[in-house]
Amino acid sequence: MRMRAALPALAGVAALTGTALLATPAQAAAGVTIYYVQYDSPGKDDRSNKSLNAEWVQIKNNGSSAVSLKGWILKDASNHKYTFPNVKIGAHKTMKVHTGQGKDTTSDKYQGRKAYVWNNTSDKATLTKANGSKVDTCSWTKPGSGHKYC
Ligand SMILES: [Ca+2]
Repeated sequence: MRMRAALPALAGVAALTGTALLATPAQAAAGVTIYYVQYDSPGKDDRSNKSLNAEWVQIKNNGSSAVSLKGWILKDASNHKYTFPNVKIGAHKTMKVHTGQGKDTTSDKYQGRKAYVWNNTSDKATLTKANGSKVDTCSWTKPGSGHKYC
């Protein structure tokens, strides 16, 4: 008696494997976001450069690759703008934008202002790309602790 060839029953399995793709978690904020704002400089607002630089906005790149910030704009509710120079923010890195004057580094940028820009009482930080498309916003409505995780 002759053995039968193996049945071609497994052919149907291939059709099922395509459904196993994982969905991307909706809560994972992609790309660059406004991470933290120190809108009330600690201590007395004496307009010293040290005090001005203790007021800052921190952005974060949540992505797995560097992002060019060339021409991106960070602005307040009164449309005071800071334009990023030709720099990149590395993957999973943060960057602070200080209000006062200073020498830019990889992690710290300076708007070069001689006055505070982020209102202690209420304000809104908006980050846009060079073409004006909105990247993220962060707003606050009372002095509170003087800072906010966005
Ligand atoms: Ca302030």
